Amino acid sequence: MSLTLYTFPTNFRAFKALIAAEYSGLTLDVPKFTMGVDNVTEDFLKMSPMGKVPCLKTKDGCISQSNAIARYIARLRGDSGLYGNSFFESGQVDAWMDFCTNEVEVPATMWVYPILGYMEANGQATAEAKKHLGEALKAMDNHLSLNTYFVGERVTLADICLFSALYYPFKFVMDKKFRKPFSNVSRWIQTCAAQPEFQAVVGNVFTMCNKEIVAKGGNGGGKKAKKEKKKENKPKKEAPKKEKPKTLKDIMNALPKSPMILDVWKKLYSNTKDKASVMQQFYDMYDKEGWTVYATKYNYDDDNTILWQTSNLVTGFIQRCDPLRKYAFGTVQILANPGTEETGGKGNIFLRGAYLIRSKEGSKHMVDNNPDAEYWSWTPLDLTKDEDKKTLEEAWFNIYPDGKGGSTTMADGKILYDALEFK
Ligand SMILES: N[C@@H](CCC(=O)N[C@@H](CS)C(=O)NCC(=O)O)C(=O)O
Repeated sequence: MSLTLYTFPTNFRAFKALIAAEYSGLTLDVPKFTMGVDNVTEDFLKMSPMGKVPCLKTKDGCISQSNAIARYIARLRGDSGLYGNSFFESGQVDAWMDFCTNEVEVPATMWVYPILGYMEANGQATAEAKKHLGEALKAMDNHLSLNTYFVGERVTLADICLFSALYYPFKFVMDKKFRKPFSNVSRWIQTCAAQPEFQAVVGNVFTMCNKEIVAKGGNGGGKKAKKEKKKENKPKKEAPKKEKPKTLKDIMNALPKSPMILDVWKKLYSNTKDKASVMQQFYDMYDKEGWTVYATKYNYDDDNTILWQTSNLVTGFIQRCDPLRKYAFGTVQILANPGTEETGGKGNIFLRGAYLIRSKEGSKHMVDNNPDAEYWSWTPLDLTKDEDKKTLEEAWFNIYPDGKGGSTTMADGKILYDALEFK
């Protein structure tokens, strides 16, 4: 099937179609396209009358509007589940897609476009955009406090569209302070960014903004914008009474009792030399209602060039897991990729691990209590699946095929350090 997507390559709206195509197993041709040249030709205006991109050319004609294109691609492979698995789920997907267009894309573009040079900087407009986007993120965060994804148990168009719309804000403007109240959204976007179908489109390094980039001539909606706000002389709203925040201990104590005792597992693991031999016992005792196992990866492996520095980084990360000591167990491995011909033999060091954490929101507790955890992605593992079990076993047990050492079963690297344990 021939499908051509007209867009400039960095267009976040085109990400929607491209990621959906990855999930659907479809290839989209994306020809070179220059805005201001190719989108104003007579031929292009016949396909997309407003001269806007993305626009998809199919054998039957053209489809414009990024959400419509994404839906079309999802429907071409209905079994991908991208558009939900029932009429009701499709309705929910639609609801989040409309939410994305109206509540997320509008303020996100108002905030980001000035720094990309697509729009004049305006402090007041940026301040409004931040406020509006914050409200949308709050709604998303509430939903994600009980759900891994937006609809059902797996990625749908809802996740794909919201990820695409938030990709640049997370990268360029939403610094740690702004993100802080939305830790579930941060966790979710990292989960999406860790999926191969997303990585095929946006690359495998998802870096979250350290310092907000401010557009030239704007002030990031800071002091000046605040002053302008003051002038409006609005009647003061009564400040809502603050509830005392719950501690991790409160949250954990409120959970239904779990039949799995963490200490039993920790002792078994620590006291057994042949770690692989106790794996079955772990599966037998694992209580998936009360605990979650995550595969974790460091998001900035490209920065890991010096072994001792990387080792310090991992040690620091593990120390900062301390608040979760009673509620989690895990390991991190420091691995090396020797490099290929393509990279001119230049290798890099990379970090992988697996963590067992109390509750179904384990990664949220990790991110809330360990300031380093947001630099790692947290992907829940389904231990009924062989591939997920393999991921866990590779992380927890340094398994050598010959039983002696040497080459390992790790597909993409060799183990430099045995698993560094967090017990
Ligand atoms: N609602 C449309 C918006 C499309 C849109 O605004 N595209 C921008 C690029 S991201 C564009 O083509 N702008 C060119 C112009 O306005 O002339 C969609 O989701 O596809």
